[in-house]
Amino acid sequence: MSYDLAARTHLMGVLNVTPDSFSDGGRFLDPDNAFRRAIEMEEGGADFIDIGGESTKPGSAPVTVEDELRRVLPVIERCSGRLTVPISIDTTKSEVARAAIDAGATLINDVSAGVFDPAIVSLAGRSDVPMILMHMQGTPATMQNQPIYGDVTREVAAFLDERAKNAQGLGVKQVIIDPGIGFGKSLEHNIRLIRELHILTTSGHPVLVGVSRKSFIGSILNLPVGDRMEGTAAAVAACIFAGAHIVRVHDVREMKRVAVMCDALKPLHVRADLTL
Ligand code: HH2
Repeated sequence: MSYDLAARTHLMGVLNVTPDSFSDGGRFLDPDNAFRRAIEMEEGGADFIDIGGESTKPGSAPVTVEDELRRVLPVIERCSGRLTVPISIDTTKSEVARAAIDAGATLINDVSAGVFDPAIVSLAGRSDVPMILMHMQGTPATMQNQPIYGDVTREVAAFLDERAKNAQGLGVKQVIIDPGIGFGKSLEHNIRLIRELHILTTSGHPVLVGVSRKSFIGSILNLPVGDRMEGTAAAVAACIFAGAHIVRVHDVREMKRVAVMCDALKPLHVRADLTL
């Protein structure tokens, strides 16, 4: 299966069922609270709900398969059949992705692009589920130590191209690529990737970008994580004007308005350049 992402910018609402996520950790550990949040995001204009049970913030500790399943499955089970929008599973583990698909998820969001657990890619192919492949340098535990690139955008694009070809070879019909803002990148790397995002958006795959509340916004504005709404809005607008197809955000209602405005004002040459 494939999602039609061409006509307008799509929003992915973030739902972290974790104690330690950098901006919403601990808020949605109770499955009923998480379900209510999913409904709220759907009503606010989310096109996908991305459910994750493992924080990937810099320095975070890995979670076992059992713990991750204990967190996400009750939420997916509550959402499945009650949400009208697709459920995405944010995991790097094939066992978690398999159980999530059995429970109703229809999109896999893998921040390691199939590097941590290659079986997740063949699972996506066999299950006929689209996959988001994200670039990361290193692992969450170490990635911000000292990220190094020659030309960050070219290297990220080459990595994603190789991972996309691998996934297509394993039967994944729709591959969505993601530069992985904040994943093994300095402030300068993040800025370069957003300024040069057109290199990814004209590569033939739909592009998802996750800028929401991230630390590069905090660095530019000198503001804490709870005060990054306007910075997020500006970064979302920059990504949409560069041709992003999906933006992954916490503040769905607000960013939906930003996306609708940006879609209305998007230069025609950006529209024309997009190859999907
Ligand atoms: N960012 C985060 C998590 N998953 N997935 C994709 N495809 N792209 C991203 O940029 C991305 C992602 C980190 O944000 P968040 O989920 O809010 O935090 P945490 O990893 O601490 O749970």
